[in-house]
Amino acid sequence: MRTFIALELGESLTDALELLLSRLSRMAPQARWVRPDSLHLTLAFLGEVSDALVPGVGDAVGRVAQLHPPHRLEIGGSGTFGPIESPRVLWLGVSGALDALHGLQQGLTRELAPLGLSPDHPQFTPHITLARSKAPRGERGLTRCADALSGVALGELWVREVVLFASHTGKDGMRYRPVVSHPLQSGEQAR
Ligand code: 2AM
Repeated sequence: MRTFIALELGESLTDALELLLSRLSRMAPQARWVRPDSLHLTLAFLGEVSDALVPGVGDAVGRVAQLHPPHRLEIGGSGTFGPIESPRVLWLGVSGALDALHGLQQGLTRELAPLGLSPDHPQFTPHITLARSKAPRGERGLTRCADALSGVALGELWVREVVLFASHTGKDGMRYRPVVSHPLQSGEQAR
């Protein structure tokens, strides 16, 4: 099963993004845009995990979640991966309680290591991918989109739970299915 651990964006952010994406996508119609209800913030991409290991991964996510308190992020601004004039990926930025977010991400990395899983990215750059270039050489329109998004504040994201997702390729692009979600530390546990 192809898996990753991520945060969901919630209804109000998703609604705000739906409107924004419908406008932005006209500036780069050739790109592959993420469906609004599939947008997420990836904490760890695990890749292929055997079915037998999935419950253990879910439990590990739960143990880490319990140790980290809820925190508030702000979503806005933009960035790109790949050459600036022809990016491969357009993403939305994340600010706010980044220390708490990094702590959560590092906790997951530590807890997953004994299971033989190490996230496929040496450095964690929090972001929410909006669109990817279909062309290997990148997509010029994504630079225009990044410019249009700079300085745009979309609202807050309260991090209250962590989700283990499975992904598969559907007829109309990637589809993500929550396998299990775990709440972060509650007030009771914090005492
Ligand atoms: P992205 O947002 O940077 O594209 C599900 O596929 C999620 O896992 C995506 O959000 C994607 O991050 C991330 N992902 C997919 N393949 C990856 C890889 N090889 N390394 C790191 N992250 C990956």
